[in-house]
Amino acid sequence: MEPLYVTRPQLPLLEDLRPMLEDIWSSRVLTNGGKYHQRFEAALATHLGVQHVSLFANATIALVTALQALRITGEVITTPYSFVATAHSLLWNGIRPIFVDIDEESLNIDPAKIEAAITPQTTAILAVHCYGRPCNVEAIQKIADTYGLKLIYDAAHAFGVQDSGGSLLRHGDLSIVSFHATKVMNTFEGGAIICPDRRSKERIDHLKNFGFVDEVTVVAPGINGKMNELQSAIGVLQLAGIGDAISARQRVSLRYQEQLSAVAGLKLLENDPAIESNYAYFPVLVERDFWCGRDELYEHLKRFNIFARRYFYPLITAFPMYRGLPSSGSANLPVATRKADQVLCLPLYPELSISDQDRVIAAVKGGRV
Ligand code: T4K
Repeated sequence: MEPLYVTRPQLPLLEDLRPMLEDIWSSRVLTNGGKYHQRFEAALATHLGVQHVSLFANATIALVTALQALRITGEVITTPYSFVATAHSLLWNGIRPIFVDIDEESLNIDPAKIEAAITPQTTAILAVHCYGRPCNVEAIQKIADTYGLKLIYDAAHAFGVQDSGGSLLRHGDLSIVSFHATKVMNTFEGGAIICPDRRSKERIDHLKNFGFVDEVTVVAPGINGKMNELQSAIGVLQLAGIGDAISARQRVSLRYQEQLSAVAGLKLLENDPAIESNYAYFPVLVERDFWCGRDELYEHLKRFNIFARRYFYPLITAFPMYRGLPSSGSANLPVATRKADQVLCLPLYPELSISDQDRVIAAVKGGRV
């Protein structure tokens, strides 16, 4: 039985990549804002319908840089229910994370709990569109405006998601998307910051290139966060196929919904009809009346060579560098604590065949496959 992983990266055709590789080889321009970097940035801005995009080597460096660009210090309010890079980006900037519980339905930071966590040291909110499902952007923006806080979205999962006004990535002061191999849109490793205006893009472009403005001028202690020409060329090709990839994900996702929505003890997340989803993940929540516990299901699937993932367990607040913070206690985070013990993300990727998906569905239902 072939192993089935939680995701498999979509790849461009090798014959489409070859002319670009030949071009890069003959030009010898390998990085530092070359032709493919420029082309990919422009294509992304057009595709997303946003003004400015700055490419990065990965989303983690982009998050670290976004916090630098907005000069965030002190305390930042964030979610414990995410990949650990979200909170790590704060520690890399010497910022103290303040964890706030998540909403029962969306699994995103609960706006109703943010205000109580604001102190005189709070400078920003770092929210995550978990699984590509939108945060309550209006409510969070209102709080940010009321208290004069910056608002950054870790939109690592949210490439291609649209709400009624356009790309979800336009919200907040800055949004960061990931192009890691496991993401809806991948450049092997990669990421980007969506910037609202030319000035912020310029500052971010300087920060990701050591702070250089020109050969002799360094305006900030920047980092090296640049995306290279090879990744950018792959990005140009991947972008051309992204519509088909998301449609294929939608088919897989709908089949899971049809086949699993009536299974006792298995809760699926609700889909908001106003949102154009990217079908990035298929999380299920294992409740008390399911035929087994979440970890048993995870092990059961493994016996059939199916490698589902417990995104996001353990919670970020369980890791040693966060555990001691006052906001990390489970009494402060009852919903996140419960959800992290229930969640399992099933295999979901464009090339998942119906027969392989049926293997997953049968195994989830407790049958042999
Ligand atoms: N913010 C959020 C909310 C994030 O979720 C992430 C990343 C970030 C920020 C930071 O973005 P980046 O700096 O990475 O751009 C994976 C990814 O490594 C990570 O990017 C992602 N979130 C996270 C949710 O998932 P792991 O530890 O689960 O990866 P791994 O290697 O176990 O891969 C999962 C499965 O995918 C494997 O079992 C097989 C398959 N796979 C993986 C890779 C790397 C492939 O088939 N091919 C591959 O090349 O973290």
